[in-house]
Amino acid sequence: MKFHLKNCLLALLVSLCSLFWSVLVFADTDLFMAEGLVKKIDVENRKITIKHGEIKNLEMPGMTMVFRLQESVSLDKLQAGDKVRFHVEKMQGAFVITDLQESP
Ligand SMILES: [Cu+2]
Repeated sequence: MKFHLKNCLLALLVSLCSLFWSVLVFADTDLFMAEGLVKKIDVENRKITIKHGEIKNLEMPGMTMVFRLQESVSLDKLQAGDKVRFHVEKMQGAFVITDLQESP
């Protein structure tokens, strides 16, 4: 009986943790979108050169630089000269674009 109670408490703790985690993830959906101008696209290596404005979530001022593109980000319709809005995350020392949309 004591063992059973321990398992119950553990299960409760796990559920509380996952609940807390999903709240955190949900809060994180309000992602900062940087503005930029596409300079160059390297489809083969999934890299893109963007002249970008301030990236607040990375505390980065405006500059021109190369980003990596996450698998989920499509390159199909993109071309140099396009204005874009995008979200960048720092992953394992690299700047990775996780979301990218053409600016209207
Ligand atoms: Cu930069």
